[in-house]
Amino acid sequence: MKQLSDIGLIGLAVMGQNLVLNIESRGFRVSVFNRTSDATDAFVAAHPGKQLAAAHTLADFVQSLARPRRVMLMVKAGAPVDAVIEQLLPLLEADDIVIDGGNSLFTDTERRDALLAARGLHFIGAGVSGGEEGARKGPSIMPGGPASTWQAMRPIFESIAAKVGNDPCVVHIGPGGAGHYVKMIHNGIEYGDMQLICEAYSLFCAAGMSTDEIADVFDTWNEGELQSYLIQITGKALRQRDPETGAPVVDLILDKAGQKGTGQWTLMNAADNAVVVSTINAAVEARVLSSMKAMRVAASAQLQGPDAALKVDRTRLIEQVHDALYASKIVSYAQGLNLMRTMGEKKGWALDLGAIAAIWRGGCIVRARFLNHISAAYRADPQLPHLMLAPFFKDVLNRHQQAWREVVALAVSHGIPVPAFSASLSYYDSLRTARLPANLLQAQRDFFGAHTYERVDKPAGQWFHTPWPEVIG
Ligand code: NBP
Repeated sequence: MKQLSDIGLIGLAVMGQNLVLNIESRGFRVSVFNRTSDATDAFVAAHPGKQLAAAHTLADFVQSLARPRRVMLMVKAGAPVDAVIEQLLPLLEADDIVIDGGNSLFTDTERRDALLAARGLHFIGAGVSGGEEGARKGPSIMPGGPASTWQAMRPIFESIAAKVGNDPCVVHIGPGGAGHYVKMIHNGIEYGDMQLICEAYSLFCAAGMSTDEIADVFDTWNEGELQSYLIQITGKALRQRDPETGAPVVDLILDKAGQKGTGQWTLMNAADNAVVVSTINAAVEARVLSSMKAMRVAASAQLQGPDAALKVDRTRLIEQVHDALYASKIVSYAQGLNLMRTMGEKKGWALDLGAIAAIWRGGCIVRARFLNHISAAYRADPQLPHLMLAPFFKDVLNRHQQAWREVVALAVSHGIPVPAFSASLSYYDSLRTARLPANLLQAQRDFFGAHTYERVDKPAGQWFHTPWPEVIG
């Protein structure tokens, strides 16, 4: 009798191929299917001796799986996921499990979850982070869906996930779209981290440092409290030389950033929930502005500003930018965690923020030493109202805030854009300002719209209106 596979994977592009090799290397037999069969054949032929079963039709693919079947999708997010599910539905049987490992929008995952549940099938929307390398060597996995379905997938997920010590970087995130939601926030935070690093680089460039000198700084930072995958690859990227010209590759790369949408999704969700994610917002907008290259080139000859060259002590600048980066990063994560908490409460997902921070410590793009401190902060106080008020982070912010504002002031006075540093600092200053000018804002609202206001000298919940003078014309 033909040997049945433990799991099947549909979608043999870069992520799917690497995930299959990872799963197979842990002792599982994997059936594979790709819409374009040539890719299936080429993949299996390139990996002889592996426990792989190629299928050229979805019917054969489904029949090759042990029951309950576990079918993982790694196809392009959006309509392709629906198309594949539509084709799978008549082929699957009760209790079979479909796992979508792509970057799907969490609301799509909720819709698909309901569709499959109505057919007696189970659905897991699993965020898979870490790109190609993570998929092959061990990603951070954020699965959402029913707890019982998680248990059925747990052995495979735990064996393929990245490990930090003995801890696999996977945990059941919550029901429905919770997994893809958390992956979306992860990506938003990744946008923030990347932009903050780019702003540090920009300041060092303005100080006249060479790419190798800047790479040295990132390498040094990677030994300390800023240790992270993104800091590490930044150092390596800066050192890379172009074989054709001998120039640093980064100097040859056009300054137009791309994006695939998960950052924007995070912003839309933050707006829906009235949660401030200003660092992520600045990061997304920085990419948008970067893409307006022709407009920026034209404006650079027409709009005036100060001389951007920084004539400062470099050692001091490096120390100050370090502190600004660390403090801004804390704000960015605090904002992302606030959004997750708000959404988790609204949806009844019971998100364990400490556990989520813990599974981001390995296998994903935002992996960083300081996630240990986030995890510890939520373990010490699961009801922590704000990460910036946790003892460890409060201390870092208090120690770094002066250098941070000096960096932002330096950048502003030299006309160097630092949108994420400054957005983070403004958030910090707003949060620590007991009385904001919103009193005047309330007066304006009451003036033109009779929206009423509360008073500082009366109990909360009592609303007042002032008969403001009439304005003519
Ligand atoms: P892509 O996102 O580029 O998708 C390509 C795959 O989707 C191919 O296998 C393609 O089949 C298949 N596909 C498409 Br397109 N339309 C289809 C349809 N209508 N029916 C069936 N299959 C269809 O691949 P990827 O970069 O490996 O990413 C896979 C997922 O993982 C995405 O959701 C992505 O956002 C996510 N992700 C990617 C990364 C990364 O670093 N690349 C990281 C983390 C997550 P074909 O060969 O026949 O065209």
